[in-house]
Amino acid sequence: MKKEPPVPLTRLRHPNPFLSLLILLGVFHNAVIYNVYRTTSDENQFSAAIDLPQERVNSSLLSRENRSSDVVVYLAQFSNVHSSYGAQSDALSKFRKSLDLLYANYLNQFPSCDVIIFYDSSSPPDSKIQAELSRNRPQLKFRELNGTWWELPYGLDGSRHHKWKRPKYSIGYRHMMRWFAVLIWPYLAAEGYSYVMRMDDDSYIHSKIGYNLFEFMREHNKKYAFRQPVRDTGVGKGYDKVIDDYLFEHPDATTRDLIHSYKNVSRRVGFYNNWFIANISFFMNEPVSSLLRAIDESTLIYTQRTGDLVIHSTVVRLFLRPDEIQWFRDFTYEHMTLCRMDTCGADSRTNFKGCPENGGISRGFGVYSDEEWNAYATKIKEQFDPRCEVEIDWNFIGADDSVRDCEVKKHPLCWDYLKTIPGATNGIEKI
Ligand SMILES: Nc1nc2c(ncn2[C@@H]2O[C@H](COP(=O)(O)OP(=O)(O)O)[C@@H](O)[C@H]2O)c(=O)[nH]1
Ligand SMILES: [Mg+2]
Repeated sequence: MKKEPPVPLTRLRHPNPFLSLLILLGVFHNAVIYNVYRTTSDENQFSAAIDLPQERVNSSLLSRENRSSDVVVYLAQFSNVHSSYGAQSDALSKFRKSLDLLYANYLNQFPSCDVIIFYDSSSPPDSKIQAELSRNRPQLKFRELNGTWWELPYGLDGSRHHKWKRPKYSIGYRHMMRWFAVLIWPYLAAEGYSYVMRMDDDSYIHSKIGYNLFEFMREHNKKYAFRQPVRDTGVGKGYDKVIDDYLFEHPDATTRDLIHSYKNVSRRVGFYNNWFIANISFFMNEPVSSLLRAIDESTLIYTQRTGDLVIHSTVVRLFLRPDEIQWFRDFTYEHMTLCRMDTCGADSRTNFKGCPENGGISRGFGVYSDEEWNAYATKIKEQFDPRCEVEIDWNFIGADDSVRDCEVKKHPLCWDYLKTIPGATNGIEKI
């Protein structure tokens, strides 16, 4: 495939009239374009350059009627070595399965959105793989992330990676977190998209979705949707201070109720964002954009491994009322990370190589009778070593982790917040 080099920042410092027009149209369309800031050794000031993706320049906002305003994105690795977890003999088959299920259970019925598969230059898909995955999928495109979208910001020194918190997580993994937390919004806004759905190569939609999710979001004025809740305590040292300082300096950024809910109903509750749908302009506009900038400038994403999960959860909880959020529970969804080491977690008898380490499969409400669910979940359980701790609950099968705590056990630290979100009960869940 033809490689698409990024537009160099230097060119943007002397923009040509065509680019200026595109930027102006973008500003008009999105109200505020979130700038990708970049420090250089000779500049104390942040430059307000926007590093536009090449295709944006080649295509044109003027032909918007031919393009969807919605997009499904993957960030994938086409290599049998995961950048953080090591050897994975099944990388492509995992990804194939995820795409096949996405098309079979959703996109074949609702094809009116684009699908972009992002990758980085260390593990690109060759043309054979691209051709195979794109067969009969006209809306699917591949895109390399490079330049501003995939590099260490703010003068961070990659050779100090071993000193950063949880060094097992590679620099690529940290770029991935920054991409989903901070950079994806200006990139997709510049492309003219309004809603984005994320899928990971280990995200599986296991049952049919009978309506257009993007239309649902629009019609119900939803800004963010998730499928599985979670409690993530690994926010990193200094994260709470960044948030509290921001709230102190921006006293009008949000309501007292939302601050109270965030600070007093457990800050750690949030969204397992390997699947989400988001309204891009919510993330592009104030107050979200300036909080994202503060988080980005703190460099905690790199030095403390502050995850995109935590960052999404914070901004959504702080700046959206519960009625602007949706908890989709009507399709069966899997995101399960398996233990890849000799032992994982506290109990080596029940958690070793191949056992579920975190996440699991959430039952789609209305998809099965209890008997059908039990039969389905039992089949899943039988795929694991019988010694693995894989409990079957009425709405979940998977690891004994905080997704289970929130979905099944309804731990008050989760549920006091989650029960306020539309979709939480759906007429089936018993509060
Ligand atoms: N291109 C690229 N993708 C990555 C990298 N690290 C993770 N990803 C992708 O980002 C997504 C989330 O990563 P994953 O390892 O599943 O995260 P986890 O489940 O939260 O631990 C997956 O689709 C990965 O393939 C990387 O270094 N490069
Ligand atoms: Mg994953």
